Amino acid sequence: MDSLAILNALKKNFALEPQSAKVVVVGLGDTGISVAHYLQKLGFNFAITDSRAKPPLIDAFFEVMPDTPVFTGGFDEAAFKVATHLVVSPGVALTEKSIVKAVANGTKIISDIDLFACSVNVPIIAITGSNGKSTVTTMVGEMAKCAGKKVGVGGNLGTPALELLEQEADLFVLELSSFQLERTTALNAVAATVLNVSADHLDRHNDIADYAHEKQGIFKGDGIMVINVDDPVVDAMREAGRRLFTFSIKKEADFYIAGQNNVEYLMHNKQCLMPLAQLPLEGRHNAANALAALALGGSVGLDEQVMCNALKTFKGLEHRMQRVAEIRGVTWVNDSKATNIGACVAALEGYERKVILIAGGDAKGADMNELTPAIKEKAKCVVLMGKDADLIKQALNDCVPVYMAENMAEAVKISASLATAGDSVLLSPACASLDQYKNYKDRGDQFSKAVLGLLA
Ligand code: UMA
Ligand code: ADP
Repeated sequence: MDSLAILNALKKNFALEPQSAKVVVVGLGDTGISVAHYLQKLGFNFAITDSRAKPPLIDAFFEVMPDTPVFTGGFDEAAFKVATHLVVSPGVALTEKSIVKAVANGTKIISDIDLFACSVNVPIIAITGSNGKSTVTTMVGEMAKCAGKKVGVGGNLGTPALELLEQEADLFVLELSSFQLERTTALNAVAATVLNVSADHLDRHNDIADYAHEKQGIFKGDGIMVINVDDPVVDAMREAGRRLFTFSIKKEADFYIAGQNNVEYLMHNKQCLMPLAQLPLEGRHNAANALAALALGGSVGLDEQVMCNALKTFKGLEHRMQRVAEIRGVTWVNDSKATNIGACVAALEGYERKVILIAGGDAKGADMNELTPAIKEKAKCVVLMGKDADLIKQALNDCVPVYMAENMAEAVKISASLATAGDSVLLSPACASLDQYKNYKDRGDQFSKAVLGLLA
C-alpha cells in the first residue's frame, strides 16, 4: 500500500494523523523498535518510553535513530499526559497505572498489529491459541511458499509484524498472542483460528475466561473462522452467519482424521488428503495442527495436494517434541517450548509407554493440580526443578516418585540414573523458563548439552 492510503486508513481507524498526533511508543523491545521505524517513515512525531533503566536494545537503537526522544527507568508521566496515542508493546500490561490513567484522560491505545492491519491490502491469515501457534503459523507459511506465493510470516513467532512490510508479499501469516490481541481493534483477517484454550499467562489475565475472550478477538471482522470442535471453549466462539471451517482429531468435521483399510488419513469433506503417518511430527496434537493449517490454507485457495506436500516435508520446530539423542536405548526428547500445562499434557498423551518427565520453572499462576492426572497416567517418575517445583510436588501428592534437581545438568543426571533401555526422558516443563534461563531456547539448549554430555 502506498503511504497516502496507509495514512488515510490510520486517520479513519484511529484519528491518527502526522499533523496532530503525539505518539508515545511504550516499550523499547523488538516491537517498539519496529513501530519507531514505521512511524518515522510516515512522518509522525513520537517518543519512546520503557520502564527498564537500560533496555537491552537501547544502544543499537540509538545508533540508527539517535534523535528520537527516549525516556527510560519508568513510564514518563509527562510524555503520557500530552500523548494522543500510545502504541503499547505486548510485554507491557495494560493494567499499568500510568496507562490506565492515560486511557482515562482520553488517550487512545493501539498496537503494532493495528498499524500493520492499516498498512496492507493483501490477505492476512491470523493464528492464536494456547499451544501450536508457532507450528501452525510455520506450516501455513511453508504451504504458501510451496504454492508459489510471496508470503510474510511473523508476529509473535519472532519477526515483528511491521518488519514484514519491508518485503513485497501477496499473503501474510501472523502468529498472535493474547497480549497482542487484547490491544488490537483494526485486524480483519481473511481467515483466523484459535487453536485451543488452556490456562496460560494467568499472571497477566484476570482468569481463563478473560484470557479466552482476548484470544477470541482474533475473529473480529468478517473472515473465515477456523474452529477446533474438540475444544469446547473454542467451539463456543462460533458466530452465526460467518463462514467457517471446523477441524477435529476425534470426530468427523470439515477437516478430520479417519481410518480406511487400517490406514489413518487426514481428510477433507470425506476425501482422503494424505496418510497421517506421512506427517513427520511426533504427537497426536500435531495432527490437529496439520488439519488447522490445511483449513487456513484452503481459506485462501491454496491447492490441497501442494499443501500436503508441504506437510510431508515439514521438519518441525526446534524445542517442540524434538528428539535429541538415543543413548544406550534411552530416547531423550526436548519439548522445552511446553511453557504451560496444556502443552505438557499433549506431549504426555502422545506416549504409549510411561516416560521420565523433567518439569518445572515459573508456573505463571497456573493451577498445577491440572497436571496431575496426565502425570499419574503417563509418567514413571518426575524430576522437578525451578521456582515452582514445590508447587508441582504438592499437586502430585506422591502419586508418582518425585526427584528434585537444582539445575538442568542435575535433572539430566538423575534421569539418566533412573532410565533403562526402552525408556524416553521428556523435558516438557509445563512452566516458563525465565526463573532460571534466558528463554525456552536456552533451557532446551542446556538440556541437549547435558544429554549429549552423557555420551562422553
Ligand atoms: N519490558 C519491560 N518494560 C517495558 C517494556 C518491556 O519490562 O517498558 C519487558 C517485558 O515485560 C518483557 C520484555 O521486556 O519481559 C520484552 O517485552 P516487549 O513487549 O518489548 O517484547 P518484544 O521484544 O517487542 O517481543 C514481543 C513479544 N514478546 C512478548 O510478548 C513478551 C515476542 O513474543 C514477539 O516475538 C515479538 O514481540 C514480535 O511480535 C515472545 C513471547 O515470549 C516470543 N511471547 C509470549 C508467548 O509466546 O508466550 C506472549
Ligand atoms: P505456541 O507458539 O502456541 O507456543 P508451539 O508450536 O511453539 O506453540 O508449541 C508449543 C508447545 O505446545 C510445544 O511443547 C508443543 O509440543 C506443544 N503443542 C504444539 N501444538 C499443540 C497443540 N495443538 N495442542 C497442545 N500442545 C501443542
